[in-house]
Amino acid sequence: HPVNETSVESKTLLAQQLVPPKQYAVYLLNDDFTPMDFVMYVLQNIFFMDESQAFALMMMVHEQGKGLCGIYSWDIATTKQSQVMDLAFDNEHPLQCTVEEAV
Ligand code: TYC
Repeated sequence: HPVNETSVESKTLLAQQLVPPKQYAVYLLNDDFTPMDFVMYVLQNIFFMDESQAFALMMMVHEQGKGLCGIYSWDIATTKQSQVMDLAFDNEHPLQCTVEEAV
């Protein structure tokens, strides 16, 4: 057989390298208790939004119930979720942050 033939196993490995990594959406959920200023702080310091972006998204969550903060790899998405939830817990706010596979 041809000397340069690629094995099934090698083709599988090469094909796997071309599969783009899954991406994950991080959302903030509304509640009746978390102060607006705290949500602004989260969006500016964990999701690196400027003040006008943060305000627009905070008001969207407040009015619609849920808002997309960003799309990341699994590790970055779940780290940001933990940062938000830990900060909210430490400050006794019920703020919830979710991670979903991005479509
Ligand atoms: N609804 C909250 C309030 O009226 C503000 C708020 C906005 C809370 C966004 C959570 O993800 C949130 N104080």
